[in-house]
Amino acid sequence: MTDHEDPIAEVRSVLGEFAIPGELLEVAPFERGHIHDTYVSTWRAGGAAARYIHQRINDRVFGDVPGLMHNIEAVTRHLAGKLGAAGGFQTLRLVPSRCGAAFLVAPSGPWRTYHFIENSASFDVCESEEHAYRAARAFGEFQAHLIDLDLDGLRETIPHFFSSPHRMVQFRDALDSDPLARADAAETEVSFALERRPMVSVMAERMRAGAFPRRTVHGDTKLNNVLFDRTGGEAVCIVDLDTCMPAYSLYDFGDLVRFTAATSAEDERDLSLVGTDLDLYRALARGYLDGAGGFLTAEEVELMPFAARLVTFTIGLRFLTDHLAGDVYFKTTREGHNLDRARVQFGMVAWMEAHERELSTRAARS
Ligand code: ADP
Ligand code: GN1
Ligand code: MG
Repeated sequence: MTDHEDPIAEVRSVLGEFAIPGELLEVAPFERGHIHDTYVSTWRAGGAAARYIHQRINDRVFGDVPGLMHNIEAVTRHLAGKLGAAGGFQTLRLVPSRCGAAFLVAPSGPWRTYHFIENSASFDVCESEEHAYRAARAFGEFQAHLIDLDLDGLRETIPHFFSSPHRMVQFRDALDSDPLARADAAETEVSFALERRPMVSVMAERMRAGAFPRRTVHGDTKLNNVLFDRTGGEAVCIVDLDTCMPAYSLYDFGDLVRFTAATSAEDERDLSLVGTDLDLYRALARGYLDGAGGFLTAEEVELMPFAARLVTFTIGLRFLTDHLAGDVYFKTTREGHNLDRARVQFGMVAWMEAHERELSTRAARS
């Protein structure tokens, strides 16, 4: 068996290239996410055990790996400079390669390593309003810590990543070319998407009109990108910094609602389960405002429910686009996986449209 066929042997061969002291005891896959391959390793050094997270960076998705790692270094350095005064919250810390670089390129692809945040846990499903509140406040505070990071120092590693109008263009292109002739069978979802064309430009227009500026966002505020302390339950670290780039701040709030307040899994096939939990929505709004409220403009606060709908729609559009394009972007584990994901997102959008008043009232009162 070659290293390529045995992923663990492949990871082992890469680990020695990072500046990790001690003796390697164990490596295991850490299955999560749609983009990278993640592993965890355990080492013994000086009588104590230490763990590390290793990721093979998906360079099909991130064509500019040096730019990506430049952004992560800029963000983690900035956070490290702030967090001394900010209590128990900590930043991700990269482990450099033996040559002192932030990542290395092995035959199997580009790799990076982080110190493992011990005594922490991440969750795929939200357990309570308190849980939602803590996650949202952590992402709000994360944005607040980065408010004075120079935007020009960050690179746009995936062009127009946060642009909903751009996602609509990509969708139209996939629909026009329809390489696997999947469009007819997805007619309901395609029509749903096309009918909502007018909403995609709203955030860009409000930003152009000066209602709020671009700021640094996290860009992937899934609940499992917050690590919670196993003892006290507080949020202790925000991970997955790949999409930290300039955008509209409410993208992060929208993505929080899309994932954490969802009443179903992201790829649920039983569409009767799809919706948004209003109590979790309210807890997220409260937490986000407690973390980020200090810098949001009044118009941004008003746009929070709309951002939830827009981001949910836009991610649905990306799943549908990938389904039409032949599942070339998001990892899939079954036939029609991206179409199932798109259906869930669009089901949530329809739910939010039908409950617009409750969402607005609850956000405003929080
Ligand atoms: P993906 O982009 O594939 O979602 P992440 O960077 O989010 O990859 O990592 C996957 C999971 O690994 C996270 O949800 C988190 O549970 C865990 N994780 C990531 N970094 C660390 C870390 N430094 N310490 C502990 N757990 C981590
Ligand atoms: C991807 O890192 P991961 O797998 O959680 C995607 C996000 C989407 C998300 C949808 C770089 O995130 O933009 O919101 O899937 N990341 C990238 O679940 O495209
Ligand atoms: Mg993640």
